[in-house]
Amino acid sequence: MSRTALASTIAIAAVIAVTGEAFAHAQLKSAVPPVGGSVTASPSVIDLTFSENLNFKFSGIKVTGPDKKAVKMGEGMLMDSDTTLMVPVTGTLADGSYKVDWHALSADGHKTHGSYNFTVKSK
Ligand SMILES: [Cu+2]
Repeated sequence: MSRTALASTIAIAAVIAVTGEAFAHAQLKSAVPPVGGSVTASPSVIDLTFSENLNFKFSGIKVTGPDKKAVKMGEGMLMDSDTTLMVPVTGTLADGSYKVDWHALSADGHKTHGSYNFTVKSK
């Protein structure tokens, strides 16, 4: 192996080592209502799908409405081999922008958190 080839092999291995660690945590892959998207009716549930299995006890969401008040949510549950967190929406969401703050503990013991917005626009 030439010196250049060896150097690039080491560089690639280093990148894999760094990103491999990051990918091992539970990252939000998709959501319903969609991240940054809008829905035409009040959703009955909020579904967050992660890249890893979650520990239910230490994972959850908080939803804040356009009035800056916390939205009342029901008891959540894990689905799809524990990668999807489904939380029922107790009431009807009025039109406006909602913020979802999520936190997750993946099965490997790593914590992650994040937030995103979606909009309810029925008219
Ligand atoms: Cu991890």
